[in-house]
Amino acid sequence: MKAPSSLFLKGHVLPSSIFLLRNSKGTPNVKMHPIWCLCKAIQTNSYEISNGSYHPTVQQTTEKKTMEKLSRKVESIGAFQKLPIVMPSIDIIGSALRKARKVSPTKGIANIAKREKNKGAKQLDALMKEIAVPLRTYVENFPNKMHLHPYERSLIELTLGDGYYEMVLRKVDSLRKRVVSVGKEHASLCAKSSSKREAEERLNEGLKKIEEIFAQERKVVDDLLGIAKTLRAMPVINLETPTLCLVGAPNVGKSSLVHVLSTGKPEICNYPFTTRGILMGHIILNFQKFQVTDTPGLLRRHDEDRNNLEKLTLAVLSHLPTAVLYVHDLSGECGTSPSDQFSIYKELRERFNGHLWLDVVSKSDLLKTSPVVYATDEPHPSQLELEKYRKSGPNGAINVSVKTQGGLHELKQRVHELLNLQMAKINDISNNQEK
Ligand SMILES: Nc1nc2c(ncn2[C@@H]2O[C@H](COP(=O)(O)OP(=O)(O)OP(=O)(O)O)[C@@H](O)[C@H]2O)c(=O)[nH]1
Ligand SMILES: [Mg+2]
Repeated sequence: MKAPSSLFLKGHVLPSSIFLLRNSKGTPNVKMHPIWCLCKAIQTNSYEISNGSYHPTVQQTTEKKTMEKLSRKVESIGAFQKLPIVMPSIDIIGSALRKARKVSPTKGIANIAKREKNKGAKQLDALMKEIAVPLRTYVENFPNKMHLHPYERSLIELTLGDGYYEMVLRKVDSLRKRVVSVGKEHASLCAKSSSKREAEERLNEGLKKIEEIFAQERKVVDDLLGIAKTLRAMPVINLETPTLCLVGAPNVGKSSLVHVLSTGKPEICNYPFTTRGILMGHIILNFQKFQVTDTPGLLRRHDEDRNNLEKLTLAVLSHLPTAVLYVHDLSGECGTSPSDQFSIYKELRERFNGHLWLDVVSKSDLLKTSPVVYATDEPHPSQLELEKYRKSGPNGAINVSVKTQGGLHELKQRVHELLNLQMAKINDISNNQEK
């Protein structure tokens, strides 16, 4: 199971609509800012102490819980924006201790010892609840991964590491249970004290014990806070807005094209895997707004050998209804030979044949000046097809150059046409769903 320390956001330059696995120098960049908890619908059991023992006053029946679980439907995209705000663990304990210490004994108890043990039990109860309630809120309100849209489920698995999300939530819940059990035990002991002094001692012991238990495990709460920040920063995609997805081998010029086509401002560098996550931008054409996603490059290899960056690209193509702008670099600049690019292309074209598609040959400024010979190219069964691909890319591909601006006007027109077709496709699907 992979720890997610390397998976946080790069904190500068890039807009919030980008999420990254690691910055381009390979170093994680983590900044934690305290965030206050805004718990809207806190659900918890409450307890009363009488005769030195604990009595729950509100019981959530198993039946009610099952009904709640059943009524949770499969989420549409956007669940990450609804995640509860997690308080840093240091703030949870600080605020819980402050509030607990302010709790006074029930009015009207004249006997000093009774008053002291009543106060002690109430303070311990308050400390336990002030910790347990936010933890319960997190556990209940972070969505079950299985109820998420498959795209968001893939994002969780690929950015956080498989199983990490569930593991952190499980640990937060077990911390809550430990705090509740120790809190109840000590409040009960305190309520049974036989003198004022004993009640004071038991209160102090109880407070210390709860604090200790929380301190041992509190890192999981901060891990959850990190998860929430990472997920919330992921690009929001609207499934009803036509989306263009740029795909191709690494370093072929995808991000450069996103830059000229849209509001997206991706990083552009002359090395593979510069783009380390999904970036969202927008194109406004004839007063219509469209979405554009930049994706990490794909290499020629089997799925089981792909890295998580490549898997993100496949997740977009598998789970989102995007039109594809496939970028081919036949100049020899990108580092993936045309024959390898051809293999990747053919495989993807076949695999995602339901997508609207447009091919573009990039870096056309280099094509005139540097005909490329690849000593490493393997002989290909259909040499003719490959030779044709090497010369001009797939049938109907547009030649463009970001450097000379050549072909960009035609590209923009063709992209507009493609996105209008995508819009018609989306409308068809939603009309059919309404019938
Ligand atoms: N000469 C020339 N260079 C280009 C052109 N388009 C992009 N480049 C260069 O190609 C390199 C890679 O460009 P990117 O846009 O980062 O390529 P990418 O496909 O997004 O790369 P990854 O994110 O690593 O997959 C950069 O050095 C660009 O400046 C072009 O039209 N002509
Ligand atoms: Mg890129």
